[in-house]
Amino acid sequence: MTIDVLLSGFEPFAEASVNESWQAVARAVPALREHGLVVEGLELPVEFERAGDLLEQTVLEHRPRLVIAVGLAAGRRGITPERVAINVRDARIPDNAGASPVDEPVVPGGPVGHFTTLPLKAMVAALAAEDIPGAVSQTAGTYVCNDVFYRLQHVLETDARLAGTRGGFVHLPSADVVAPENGARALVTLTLTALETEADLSVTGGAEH
Ligand code: PCA
Repeated sequence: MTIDVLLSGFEPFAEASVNESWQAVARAVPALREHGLVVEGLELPVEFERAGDLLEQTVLEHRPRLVIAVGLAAGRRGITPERVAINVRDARIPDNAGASPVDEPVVPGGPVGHFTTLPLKAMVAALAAEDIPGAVSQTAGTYVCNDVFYRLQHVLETDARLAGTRGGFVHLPSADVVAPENGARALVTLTLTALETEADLSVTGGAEH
């Protein structure tokens, strides 16, 4: 492994002028470097396939200990580490290149889903300890965030060069729910918690629906 941490965020989409995920990543990277970690940040396009290709190439180039991909989920009430990526593309709105795949696989022939390898429960507990709203999310949707999440988990699971690299996806809410500086602070906390936690906490993060 050549670096400690890779964080990715996304460019704006759906006619927004900013994307809170990249704003938070751009601030979290220098803050994590102050902790003595070797950290890279990557801004991804909101495009099926191309975003996953870029993340995969960057992961293979840097072989980090930890990869956290971050995206915006505007309707959420807190910061939501994702439990599972599914092998489906189903776009409600076109991506930034105009593509709207419906019911296509992310990786043809790949498994139905991939679980995160991040310690979700410890990460949510760490947010609570800092009074930042957070919860486990049971689905990352079927748009570009899920696409990138699935590609990340797929390459981590199938490429022997990445043995030992942990990774997953975190959705941030919009800035009116968590202000950009708190989003960045949350990413620092989540990253440090993931690096420090070998075995996850056994506490519920479940939901009835
Ligand atoms: N959110 C979208 C894609 C890019 C982003 O920041 C999603 O949740 O799929």
